Order: sequence, then C-alpha cells, then structure tokens
Amino acid sequence: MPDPRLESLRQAVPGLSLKTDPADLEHYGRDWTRRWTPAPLAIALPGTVAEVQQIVRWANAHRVGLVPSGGRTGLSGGAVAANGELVVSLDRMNKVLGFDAIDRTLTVQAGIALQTVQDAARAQGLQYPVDFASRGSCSIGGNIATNAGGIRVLRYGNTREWIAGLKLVTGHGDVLDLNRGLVKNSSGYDLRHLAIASEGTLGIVVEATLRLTDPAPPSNVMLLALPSFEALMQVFDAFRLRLQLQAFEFFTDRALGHVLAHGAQPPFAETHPFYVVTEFASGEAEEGEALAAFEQCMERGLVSDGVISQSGAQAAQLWRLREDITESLARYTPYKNDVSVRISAMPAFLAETQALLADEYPDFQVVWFGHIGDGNLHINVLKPEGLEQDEFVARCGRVTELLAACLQAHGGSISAEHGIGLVKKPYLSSTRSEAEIAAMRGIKSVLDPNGVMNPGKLFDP
Ligand code: 2HG
Ligand code: ZN
Repeated sequence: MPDPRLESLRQAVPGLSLKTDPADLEHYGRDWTRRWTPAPLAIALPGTVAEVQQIVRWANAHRVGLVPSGGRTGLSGGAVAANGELVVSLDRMNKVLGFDAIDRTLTVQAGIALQTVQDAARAQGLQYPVDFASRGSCSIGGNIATNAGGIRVLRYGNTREWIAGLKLVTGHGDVLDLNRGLVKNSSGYDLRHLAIASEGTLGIVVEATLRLTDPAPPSNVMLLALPSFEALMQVFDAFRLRLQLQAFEFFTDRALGHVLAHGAQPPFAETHPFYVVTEFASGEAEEGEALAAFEQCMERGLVSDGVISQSGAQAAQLWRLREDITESLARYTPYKNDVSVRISAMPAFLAETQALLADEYPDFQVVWFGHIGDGNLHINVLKPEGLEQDEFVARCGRVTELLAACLQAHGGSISAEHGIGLVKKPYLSSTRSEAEIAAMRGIKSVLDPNGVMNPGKLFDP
C-alpha cells in the first residue's frame, strides 16, 4: 500500500517529481561509505527553489526527516538515508544561472557537478580552482555542505574561499539570500559561512555564486620517491622555499600497489616506501628551482628518485597514481580517517600516529595518503575478506578513539574535509569543545526548530 504521507506530499507540491522504485531508493539512499542499508521513504527531485520550500514546509508539518542529496560521493555518511527520510535530490537543479565578467562570478544551481562548473569557468577564460578526483560526480551543493578541500587547497584554499554568496532554504522553509556576491560586507553575522560545512543540518543550499580567478599557468608535475616518513615535511619545506606549489600530495608504496593493481603504470623501476606528487608553474626558472630543490634533497638523503612530467599526458599519468587511490581501495570497504593538524605539528603527530596504528592494527592493512602540504592525512584501513563489516567497524572505532585523543593532544581535527556525518559523529568532541557543540545545537534549533534537516548527522538531537 502506498504510504499516505506521499499522497499528502503530492498534494503539497503539485507536479513534484518523486521516485519510489526499490532501485532508486537504494541508489539515492547511500553515499560512498556503503556502510548503511538505504531505507528512504522516497526520493523527491524538485526543479525550483519554490518546490524545495514547499517540501521543507511539508516535512515540518509531518515531521519527516529530509536528507539533502547531491552526487553522494561523500565518505562520512552525510547523505545516507537509512531511517525513512525523504531524500531531496538536487539532480534536476543543475544549471548555470549566470556569469558576471566584471564580478568574475558564476551563479549556479546547487545540483551542478564540480566538473561542469570548472568547464563553464574555463569557457569564460577563467578558472574555478577547487578540484578533486570525484569532480565528475560530486555536486557544488555537496562541496559547500562539507567545505570540500581537495588537491589544490595548498594554493587556492577550501571551497569556503570561493563562495561569494549562496541561497539557503532553511529548516523553516524560508529562503535566505546570503551575501549576494559582495566582496565586502560587515553587516553582522555571516550566515553564508554557517551554511558552509553544515552538512545539510541547517537547510538546503539551492544556489551558489562562485568566485572565479585567473586561469592557472601551465604547470609541471613532479613525482618524488622518499625513503622515510620523517623526510616528508623536510622535502615539503625544501620545495616550498623555492617554488609556489600548487599541490603537495603524498602516498605510500602500499597505496601505489593498489593503484597499479587497478591498471596504472609503475613510475620507477624500483619501489620506494613513500611518494610525493607536487605541481608548480612550468618555465625555465621554475624548473631550475625544482631541480635545485631535488638535488638538495638527494644530497641530504631525503629523496631517492624523481621524475618530472615532459607532457600533459605524462602529468595526467603521474596525477593518476594519487587520484585513483580511493577508487582502487573501494572493493575493500575501507574504514576511512580524514584527519588534520597544523603543519608545524605534523612531524610529531605523524610519528605518534604511525606507532599507534602499527600497535593497534597489527593484522589489518593500513593505507596512508593525503594532502600532506595542508596537514591533512587520509588513513584507510582495509577490511580483511571474511571479517564481518560490523566487527570490522567496531574494531576500527576503538582505534579511532585513540587516534582522536592523539589529535586532541595535537590540536587537530577528526575531519579535515569529508565532514562528520554519521561516521565521525562519536568523535566530534575530540575536535570541538562542549561549549562549541552547545552553540552549534543552539544555531540548529533556530534554523531548524523541528529537526527535519538531515537528522542524526553531525550530532544527535
Ligand atoms: C582524496 O583526497 C579524497 O583522495 C578521498 O579526499 C580520501 O578515500 C579517501 O580516504
Ligand atoms: Zn582528500
């Protein structure tokens, strides 16, 4: 029998596109975590801001939870609908609404894919510089909801830096038109920044005005082989002193092994314990500086080999070694950590964490990689075949408590760029004080008094 609430939703939002097929419920009810069994009430695909408002008002009247949904490439369970929520997919709201050459802004609907935004910026002779491997599938709304980072944060910052304005449909169903593209605006609380990284718990981002910038200069990509973890930050320092780096990413030999098994070509004849991919503007002077930094690192025993891209195709090949890690690990349903500390704390934190995880995970494969230049590590623990998912997650959860304590001691964060969602909810207090969490709850109660917006994500009611 059809759920009577859906009939009332149809009446409240005439003409609303709704999906209820089991395959759609499964598809739209999960994100890349693959840990929870999807069980949404239905999938709503609004086409206008007014329809989103009507859905939110209906949800308040019927006390139905709403899960805002973009590309669902998230890794923290922020877009999971496992408790009879209505998924509000922005798939149909995926257009470019306008470009302003003087303001250098692009206004888009929130369901647009990151790659489409990058292409639209390029077509105007500019760039939208936030970038990461899921660019083709993730949406700008999701990027905003998690303040997504990625591979160019070192040079360009996180998503937050590029949001000149956004429209938020609050948990009341009101539309807030926040900051309206202004460069300067000291008129009180900047609610735009509250919406960024709120993981859909305050409302649904329906539109955004994005700042664009000059196109990136042609670049060179360099892959370095390193003998030790301790060398990482020293190599970073040596390169950063001489070059304006656009990226500085690292991965271990184990990570590379998975990417090679997935079809990539080995970069060196020999294997090395650690690798770094770095990118900087091409040009004679820059290449000279890169070579000097490389030689200096070789002399100090910090680097054991290296290759610099000779063509765009080779640059893409080198990037693939780093960008394909997540996909190549997906079949092991990894338990993911996405942690950060200030880069000054990184050497001590790395040493401690390495020792901790070696002790705590003697029998699990642990894969390290990440945005080391931003102080952001991704530590993926692979589920052994045959071990039940619940048992695996419980064991990883116990270790995450220790990791969270270590992060707290170093002033770090349990989520650098993926969000808290469901996965990291138990550890929020390692990164945020009680007073901060109380303030966040207070803000939520103002913008979403009935708790319909993404219930159970970030913190419990
Ligand atoms: C990346 O940096 C993404 O590649 C995914 O943030 C990280 O899979 C992960 O743990
Ligand atoms: Zn990342």
